[in-house]
Amino acid sequence: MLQRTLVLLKPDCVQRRLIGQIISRFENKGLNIVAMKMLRVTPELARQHYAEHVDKPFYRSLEDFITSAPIVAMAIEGLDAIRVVRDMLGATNGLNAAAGTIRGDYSSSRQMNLVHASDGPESAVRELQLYFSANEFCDYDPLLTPAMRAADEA
Ligand code: 3AN
Repeated sequence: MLQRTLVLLKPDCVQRRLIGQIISRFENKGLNIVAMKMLRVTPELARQHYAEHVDKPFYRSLEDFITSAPIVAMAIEGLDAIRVVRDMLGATNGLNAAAGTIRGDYSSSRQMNLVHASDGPESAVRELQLYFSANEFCDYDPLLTPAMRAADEA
């Protein structure tokens, strides 16, 4: 099923100048970027994004981190994109993430794990609305699709 998911390149990704390398992994996989911008997460946006964690003891540290430098937000589209992108990220803690995943290859931390991606269809809808308005999505026909999968795989 064709899906859209929210991907955030977090402050550590921006500070470590890994934006290009991480975006390339999604492009190389055949996923389509359909919206993208750089922004600074405000404390209010952090509380909305991490609503499930707001009351947890680690929340202050999480908010300080996610607001510490700009992030890059993207809407990424593709077949089963929500699961496919989560699989590409690997486990939350970089120390546990499998080699070959983004976190497994680039992160040794639970907090500084470089990338966020929506964990299911409901959170994808909620999170995409948090970061993008409807007119920021750029629909286009990806010309390479016929070179990347058979027509009956759609
Ligand atoms: P994921 O980004 O893989 O969906 P979440 O949503 O469980 O992971 O966690 C988001 C962030 O919250 C983590 N990157 C980390 O900074 C923080 N976090 C989650 N669980 C813990 C924990 N048990 N202790 C400290 N920080 C945590």
